[in-house]
Amino acid sequence: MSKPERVTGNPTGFGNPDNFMTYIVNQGWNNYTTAEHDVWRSLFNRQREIIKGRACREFLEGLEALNIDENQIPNFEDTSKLLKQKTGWEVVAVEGLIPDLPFFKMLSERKFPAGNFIRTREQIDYIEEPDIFHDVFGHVPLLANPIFADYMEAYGKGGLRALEFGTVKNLARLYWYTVEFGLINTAEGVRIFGAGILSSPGETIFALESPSPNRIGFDLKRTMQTNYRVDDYQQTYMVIDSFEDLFKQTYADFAPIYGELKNESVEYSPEDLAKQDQIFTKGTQEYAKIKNT
Ligand code: HBI
Ligand code: FE
Repeated sequence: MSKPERVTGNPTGFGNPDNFMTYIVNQGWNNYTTAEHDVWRSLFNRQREIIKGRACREFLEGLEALNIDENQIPNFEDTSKLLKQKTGWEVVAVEGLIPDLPFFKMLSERKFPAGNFIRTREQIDYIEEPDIFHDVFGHVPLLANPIFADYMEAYGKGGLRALEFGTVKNLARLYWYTVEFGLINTAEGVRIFGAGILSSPGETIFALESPSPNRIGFDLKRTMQTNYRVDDYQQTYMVIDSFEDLFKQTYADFAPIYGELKNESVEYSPEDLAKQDQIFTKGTQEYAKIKNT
């Protein structure tokens, strides 16, 4: 049997950058095949075990509270109903990566764009584009947390201003090192909150337990000065104190910081340590060194 075409029902034409709504498509939930639901179940069950004792409490609470189904691909309508009651966020379907402007606009209106497709069994350990497992399992649980929910909206609004300032590169680093690959210091020890880590079994273990990467205290300006790698495990992870502190550090107007970044023009490589860094782990970088030889 061939895979049915996804019904996207997009009346206004895909991808008009002036109207972010045109990037939103129907999830097409009825079109998922048994094989696709099976991939979801495999990913979910494997990851649920690995994140025990590694994901932060707020993430685990969100996963529970949103009733995210282990057996089949979640229907965004059901997830959004619960999420809206908690924090006013909803999950909307997109076909993949979308441009920065509509992405930021959606976040600023508490709409989280999630890919409506799932990786194949061959791609189970690695996929480049954010699929439904990365987006829903990785990102959505924390949107049920009121403080993180505010942070994500503020990030979207900050993104719209960054487009005007020409500083999207700096702001994208903030997203990368927090929303995607962030760690958090808790009374029980360092835990994970980044979606890029929590949707990857290999990186969930690497990020907390490998001696290879640096782990340093989160600092807004330092983060905005730090390049990142998209093709492999991170060489440095930033550790926040709490979601309250992250929100406080990022709620301010970034205009003065953008000015400083421009004047100083300091850039760090992904593996660099700086004098002022609060070091949790000074990484050996052995993993990256072996990979690069
Ligand atoms: N689109 N669907 C989707 N998901 C993302 O995470 C995403 C995007 N477009 C742009 C983008 N992320 C980033 O480049 C911004 O954070 C800067
Ligand atoms: Fe992501």
